[in-house]
Amino acid sequence: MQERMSNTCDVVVLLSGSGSNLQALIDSTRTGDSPVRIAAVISNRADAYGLQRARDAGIDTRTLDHKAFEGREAFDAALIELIDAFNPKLVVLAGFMRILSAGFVRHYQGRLLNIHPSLLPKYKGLHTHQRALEAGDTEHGCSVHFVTEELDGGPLVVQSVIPVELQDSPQSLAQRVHVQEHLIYPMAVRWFAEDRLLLGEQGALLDGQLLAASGHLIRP
Ligand code: NHR
Ligand code: GAR
Repeated sequence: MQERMSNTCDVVVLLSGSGSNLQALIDSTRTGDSPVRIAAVISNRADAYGLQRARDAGIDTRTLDHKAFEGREAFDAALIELIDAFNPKLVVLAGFMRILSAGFVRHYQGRLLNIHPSLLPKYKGLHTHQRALEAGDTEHGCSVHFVTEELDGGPLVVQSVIPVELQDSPQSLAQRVHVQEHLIYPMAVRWFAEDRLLLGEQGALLDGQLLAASGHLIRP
């Protein structure tokens, strides 16, 4: 029992919207043998459905409205204070839509993960599904990465690739990418919780091995 307690990895999840990735994380911790404990969910939007998912699962929630702050630095400082009150080992961005300042990212260096709906380094930023379609890509997907100061540019942990179909719309593509997100994010968080995943000087390490530039690659 003692050992089990010390192996628990407290995670704080930041989100802005629907929180389907949060739901996948919650579901993955219900297996009984999960080392992951979601300590809190924090949103910059009071109406984010992800907050309701958290409440339904009995998880602590907080809202911090970025519009109440004068600039990013002030918002980020307050956000750090809120997060650190839960003393998490890991912070997870799950559809969190605010760019984070260098100071914030440095504070959580090596313990801050993001999921992004593209095969990075392609399509950093927003509207990724539409951009992949417009480019005529035959493959698309999603990526989990450590967050660094470079927006969507941190070392990759895992990517899942899906084929693009001729009749795809941004919506249909997003739907299939979401299925993959819900598989790879809980997997990456679990690796971190088990101390198998860490950020080294050269990039992400899994089981002591430097991962390829794409991270661990999952293909159909
Ligand atoms: N912060 C840093 N420093 N580095 C990253 O890699 C980050 C980050 C913050 C968020 C998620 C990211 C994504 O996966 C993320 C990665 C928001 C925007 C954005 O332009 C861009 C990328 C991501 C998240 N946000 C607008 C802003 O002005 C607001 C848009 C809105 O509110 O709808 O912050 O895609
Ligand atoms: C996900 O597709 C995630 O990859 C993306 O937002 C969606 C959130 O869905 N993240 C970003 O675009 C970050 N800028 P969810 O709220 O249902 O988890």
